[in-house]
Amino acid sequence: MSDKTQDTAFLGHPRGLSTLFFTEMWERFSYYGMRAILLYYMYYSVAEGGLGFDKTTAASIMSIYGSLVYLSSVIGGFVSDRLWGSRKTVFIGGVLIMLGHIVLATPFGRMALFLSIALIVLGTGLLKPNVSEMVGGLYAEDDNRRDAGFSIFVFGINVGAFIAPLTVGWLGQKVNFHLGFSLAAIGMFFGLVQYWIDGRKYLSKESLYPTDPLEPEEMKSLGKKTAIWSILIILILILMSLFNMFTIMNVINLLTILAVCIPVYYFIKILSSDKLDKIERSRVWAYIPLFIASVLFWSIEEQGSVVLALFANEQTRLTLFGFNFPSSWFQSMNPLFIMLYVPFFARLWTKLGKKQPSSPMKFSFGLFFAGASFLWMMLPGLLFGTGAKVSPLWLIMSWALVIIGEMLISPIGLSVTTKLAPRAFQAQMMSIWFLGDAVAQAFNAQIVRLYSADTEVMYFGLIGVVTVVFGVLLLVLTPRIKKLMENVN
Ligand code: LEU
Repeated sequence: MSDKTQDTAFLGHPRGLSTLFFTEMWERFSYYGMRAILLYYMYYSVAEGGLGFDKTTAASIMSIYGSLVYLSSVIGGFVSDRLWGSRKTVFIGGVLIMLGHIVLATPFGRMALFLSIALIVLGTGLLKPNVSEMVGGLYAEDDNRRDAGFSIFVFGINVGAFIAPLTVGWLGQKVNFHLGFSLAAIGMFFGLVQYWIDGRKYLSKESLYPTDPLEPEEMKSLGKKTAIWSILIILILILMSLFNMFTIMNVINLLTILAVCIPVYYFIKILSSDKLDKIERSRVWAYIPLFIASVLFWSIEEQGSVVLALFANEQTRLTLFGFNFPSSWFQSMNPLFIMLYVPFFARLWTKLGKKQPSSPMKFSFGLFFAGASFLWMMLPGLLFGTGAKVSPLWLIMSWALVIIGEMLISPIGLSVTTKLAPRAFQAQMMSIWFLGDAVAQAFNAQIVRLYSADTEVMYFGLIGVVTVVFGVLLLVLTPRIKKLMENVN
């Protein structure tokens, strides 16, 4: 028996899982706490302690920011595999994230906002994919505790995401935005201290080294490429300002194009590689409709912190049983429902065993629930008009629906991605899965601009219908996709 198999110090799992659990819990605490108040901070007037952006710009920034956070995981994977090893990469990522929140805690307005976004995008890109990767590394190849280990880890994500809006949200909205951001920074600080002290004891020595270090030759070529890209970006920015086109919206548009191009590039690269055999190629083709479905799903799911957050603040009564609460508290609904549903779905899949639906079918049901959550949100506007303030239960029910969809797409997607990935592109396919969320939010950065109280019924209706229609299409295509999957379920 290897050391790894004998270690059962944390809920029957290796002690290192506790280290990674709390690191990720605090990181997600800081991220989702910050996001629960950021939208309001951006569009509240200066007199109210905000930055005075218009709502449309603020919503669009929220989405492109979310997109970049997952897009940058591509950099994190590279840095860890080829330069620093995962242990150091995660630590540096955490430090950048903490600095990002500290910057927002200062009263330096819009400049601080953009600097903070840059720090947190880069920091999360370094931290998030590598913490997950280290969870996998805690187990020997044949250890069947691995899936359960990931479930515990995901629970940690949601504990952090649940507590954050309640605390950071309350402090930020009821007392002062900057204090809220300070609490996010403190959360990341706890995570780092814990990671530093425990990591030295409980994480493997291998995580200190890159798995595939860059050769000096490659280092040179990397330096050259970085220089060329940097010059290109600076040139584009100079050109934009020469033609008076250097506006927030234009930068967002450019980033949207980038976020869509990156996965397209990856798919073309993988499909045209001669490292794939016939079966592997067929499986990648089968993956494409699932990827598109995931984009539609994440588009709705991620609008929870943008469009639903606007609805929460502007059109919802913020009292329940006589208790007054800040609008940011709604952001706790998503992780709350995840924690409530996970045990139920785990039991369901075990009970159904071999009789459970195939992955494409689960994805299609997932889209139905996501679509339904938006169609449901047409009702308050239709019933009471868009000027009225409605019960918080409308929004809560919408989350209850979309998170059923999340149960059918997020864990299933992770596992089907590993199963459909060609041998030569395992890690890159995993990045592609996260890029699904990045593409979704880049797309959101464009569409959330169309949302307002005047358009909301049409907005929810149209997106809901498109998603359900795609769900039906996926259901119809399921037999074909299954065939392309070549015996993967
Ligand atoms: N809620 C998830 C997280 O924060 C989103 C991810 C799977 C794109 O980790």
